Amino acid sequence: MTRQPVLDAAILAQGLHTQIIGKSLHYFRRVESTNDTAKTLAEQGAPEGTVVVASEQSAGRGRLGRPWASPPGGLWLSVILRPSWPAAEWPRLAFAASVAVASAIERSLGIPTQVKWPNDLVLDGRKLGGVLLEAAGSYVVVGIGLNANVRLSAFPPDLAAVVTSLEERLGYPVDLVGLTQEILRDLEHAYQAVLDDPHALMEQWRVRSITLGRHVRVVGAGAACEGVAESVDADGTLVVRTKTGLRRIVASDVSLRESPEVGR
Ligand code: BT5
Repeated sequence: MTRQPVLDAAILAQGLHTQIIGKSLHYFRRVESTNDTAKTLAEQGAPEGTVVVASEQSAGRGRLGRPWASPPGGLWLSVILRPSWPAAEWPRLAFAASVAVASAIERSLGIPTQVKWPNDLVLDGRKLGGVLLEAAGSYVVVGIGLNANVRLSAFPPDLAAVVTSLEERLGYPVDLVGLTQEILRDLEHAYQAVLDDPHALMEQWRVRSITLGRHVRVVGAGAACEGVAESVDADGTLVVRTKTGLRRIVASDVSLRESPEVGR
């Protein structure tokens, strides 16, 4: 089958109806990490909304330096934002980005996509993508990884057992250019919503959440606990009701596992 055209910057710019995000677009066939390239550009003064997109990453990463498999066919992109609001509230952008990707997928492809705290995109119980926020000084880089037109055979076997892709679900490759444009458009709306109506934004996240109301086990440095995921605060912390009371969990430190409700 013919593969989709590459995410060439000129092709992406055509028909991209955004005001800020994607006004400056950089496409690379292969980079180590689009977040790193975006950071370099941000340090050099790249404007807010600059997008870096690559067909392949040789050293894509997730949180806590975890490796992120980035074979060709996926969407690997990073956006430079320069929010005027306090840095303590920047973590909201991870929710904005998750909501943007999920809503764009739903609208474009009719596939209901879920979110898992803090930054996972989930389809049919498997990881479809993720968001990586990296802040420095006056800017934040919002990295988005989405397994779009990637076959499971392109992943290492241990990963293939727990991830999925849009192509895998649909049985055919998606229009990656069109989907990327929709994601950038929704990301711009969600970015605006962080300021204008953060409660509505979090509500959009909550309705897609597979975390809230579930019994979870928090794994990570100094934060291990078990309980029911009760809510997410405005700064992105997860509130877990444990046997000994409420615990506030910061995203950067931990992983979350679903846990059976034994012993409750
Ligand atoms: C994330 O981290 O989910 C954030 C991933 C962000 C990737 C984007 S791609 C563009 C930009 N440039 C970068 O270098 N990064 C961003 P985390 O929650 O830490 O999840 C990492 C874990 O997900 C790994 O330890 C694997 O178990 C799993 N994983 C790795 N590659 C995957 C993939 N392609 N799809 C689904 N799961 C994957």
